Amino acid sequence: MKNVDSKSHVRGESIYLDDIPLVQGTLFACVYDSTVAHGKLKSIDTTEAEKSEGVVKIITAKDLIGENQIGGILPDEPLFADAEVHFQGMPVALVLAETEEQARHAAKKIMAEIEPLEIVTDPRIAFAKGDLIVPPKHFKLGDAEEAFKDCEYVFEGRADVNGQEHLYIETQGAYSIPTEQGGIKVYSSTQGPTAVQRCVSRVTALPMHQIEVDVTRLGGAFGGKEDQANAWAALCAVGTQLTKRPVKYALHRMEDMRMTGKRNPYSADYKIGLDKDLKIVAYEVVFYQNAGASADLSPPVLERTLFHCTNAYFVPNVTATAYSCRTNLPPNTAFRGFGGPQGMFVIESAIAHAAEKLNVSASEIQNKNLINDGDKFPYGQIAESEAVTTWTQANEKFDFAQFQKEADEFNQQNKFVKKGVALMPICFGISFTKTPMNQARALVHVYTDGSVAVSTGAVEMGQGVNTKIAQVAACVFSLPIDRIKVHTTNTLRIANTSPTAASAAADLNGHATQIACETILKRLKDVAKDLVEAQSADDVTIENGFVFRNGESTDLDWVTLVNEGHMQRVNMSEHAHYATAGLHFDWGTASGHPFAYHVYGTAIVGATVDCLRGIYTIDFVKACHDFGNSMNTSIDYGQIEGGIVQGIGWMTMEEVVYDAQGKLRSNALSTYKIPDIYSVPKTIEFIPLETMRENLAIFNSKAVGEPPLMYGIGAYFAIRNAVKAFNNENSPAFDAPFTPEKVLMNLYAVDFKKMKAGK
Ligand code: LUZ
Ligand code: MOS
Repeated sequence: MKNVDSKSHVRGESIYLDDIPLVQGTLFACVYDSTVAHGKLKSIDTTEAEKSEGVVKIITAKDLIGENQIGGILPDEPLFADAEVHFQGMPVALVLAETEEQARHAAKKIMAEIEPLEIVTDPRIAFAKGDLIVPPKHFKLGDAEEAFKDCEYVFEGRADVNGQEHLYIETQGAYSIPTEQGGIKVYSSTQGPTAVQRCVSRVTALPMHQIEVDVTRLGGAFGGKEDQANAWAALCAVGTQLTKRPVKYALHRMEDMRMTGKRNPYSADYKIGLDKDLKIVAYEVVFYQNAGASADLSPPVLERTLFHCTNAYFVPNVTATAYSCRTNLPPNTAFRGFGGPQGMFVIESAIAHAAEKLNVSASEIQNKNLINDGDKFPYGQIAESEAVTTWTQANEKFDFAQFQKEADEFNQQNKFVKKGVALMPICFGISFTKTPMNQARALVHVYTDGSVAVSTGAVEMGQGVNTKIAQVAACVFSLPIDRIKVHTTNTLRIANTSPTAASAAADLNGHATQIACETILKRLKDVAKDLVEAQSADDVTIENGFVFRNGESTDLDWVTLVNEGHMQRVNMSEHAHYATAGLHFDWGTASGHPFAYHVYGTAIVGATVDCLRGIYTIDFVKACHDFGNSMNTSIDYGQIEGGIVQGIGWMTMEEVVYDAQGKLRSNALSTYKIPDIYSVPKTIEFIPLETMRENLAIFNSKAVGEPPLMYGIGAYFAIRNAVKAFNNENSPAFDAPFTPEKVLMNLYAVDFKKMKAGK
């Protein structure tokens, strides 16, 4: 089944925030943001800006009626800088003007006097100063310290992994409109309409029921709008509150890149211990997370790093520690994988380190340590594992040994072009790690013409959730898909939503939709029972718009049935609630059962490095992926392809650069390189895992959004293997992304050293 949005997307008819028809009297907003990363805010001078043409109002912290606070997890993030500025890009003032150009022009005339304070951008330095966002988090399984004593091999090292710009095609933005009796309606490009509602309520001091948030769809988000859409909505709403006029703000790309946080960079120290059979016996890891200037979502991101610190492996003795370190960068935030990929990169680095020293293939160590059914994760959950089955099926179909052999032969014949191959198993836990967030609601109406309207808490952002929700309703009612319409995500129709995140939106909201539809269907079957003279409602089925009695067709159709239901005053609307069963987690003991299930997979990644220039191509990604029972293969395959490319971008070319002053240097697409058609893998091929296992997912179809990103980690190690094939004396540091510059330096690192030594 096609994505329900495909036609309107192709015709340019789909509505995004910037396409909403303007209401008369709309004002346009522009932020004046700090040009200093850390300092005391002495004064703000807005006199020139106020005289600028078209300016209606300039707002700063002192004008707020509500609280100057937007921190969702911790109250450490002012909407407007007041006493201090904490990062370059922090909003200081908001200009409202009659046109967008006037607002932007006036913002340039604002001046702020800032007394500089020390700027910290490195998480290890922040840690040394004791500047942590939250107390450290720990996972402990077995006794690693004791186990290291008996290990045949022990290796220690460091791994660094950089951040990533979300680069959603649609930038952040919001549009707020005054409603009667002092209320505000906010259109927002957000993954979390309720988060926006709560945030607007806080800064305006209006109760939540006075605030309506509506979301049609987003042009991408990737986690960047789970929390960080709030600020723009809050700014617009404050503008509306203070002027009684509609206020719109759609960020320009450079504003967005400068002012918003990104994937959290990490620095980590690892220690891995193996026995003589290459079984990993002990693993110790310390993560230093670069949180940026405030908590944002960094604490739960940090937790997910711990949850995935052993990836798809079983390690009996694990000690993992994680520090969330405060720096003077824009607050970092959720990004596809939510800290999990960073944790996985570190254990993959540790395995590659061990393999290099022991002169074996990393795949040998990976293979011997895959987690099995009944093994315990470091957080106490018992695995129902597909790690071995995906590994085996990937290798049966694609034959890793053959690729390795071809690469070895190629490398023997070619001096300045080298190939590398790597395997990347993944294991990703599905559910919000904060158990209460695993709930959702759906509102379903059957109208008297037989058409069906569905609303849920899920936000469409190109991932196809609306299509999947429509499929659920179409399936339960046995109607063609064009009889179902999934409507905007709106806080008046669906309250207290969890953000569309954690790969779980189709699952949670799909389940709620299923329950609502089944409830209505049951009532209609009771109506049909009498109309077709069946003995019980259980004898009635509805298939393809017609009623069947004991499996035999009748001439009662869906529309007639619905009309009869209405005449009999049967309720044909339902609001249903779903909460994932069986989840619990206790940070006191750092154990429990946080995930409904895990998604597994194994990818084989091949790369070719040009050893004169340091540039490379990713030749192929071939994977066996665990979809469960895919509800929509074209959508799910799209998620896999996009995830792989995004993961490769993060690991190989996307380089977020802040200078020592905390200024973003990679602040545009000319200086921040993302994968284009030339840098995507030449082939991406995957097979769905064949398994009959039951899981908790909607229609047994496992979550698909985040997990495939982690296959991209394999590209890092494929390139590293190619670099080593050129120069086996060098051991490239584990420092992602592996940009062409770094590749080149590593290809010749040994020669550089000799040159320096005068040899
Ligand atoms: N967001 C969140 C997430 O709030 N909690 C999570 O566990 C999560 N996991 C993945 C992506 N977003
Ligand atoms: Mo996300 S990282 O699932 O918002």
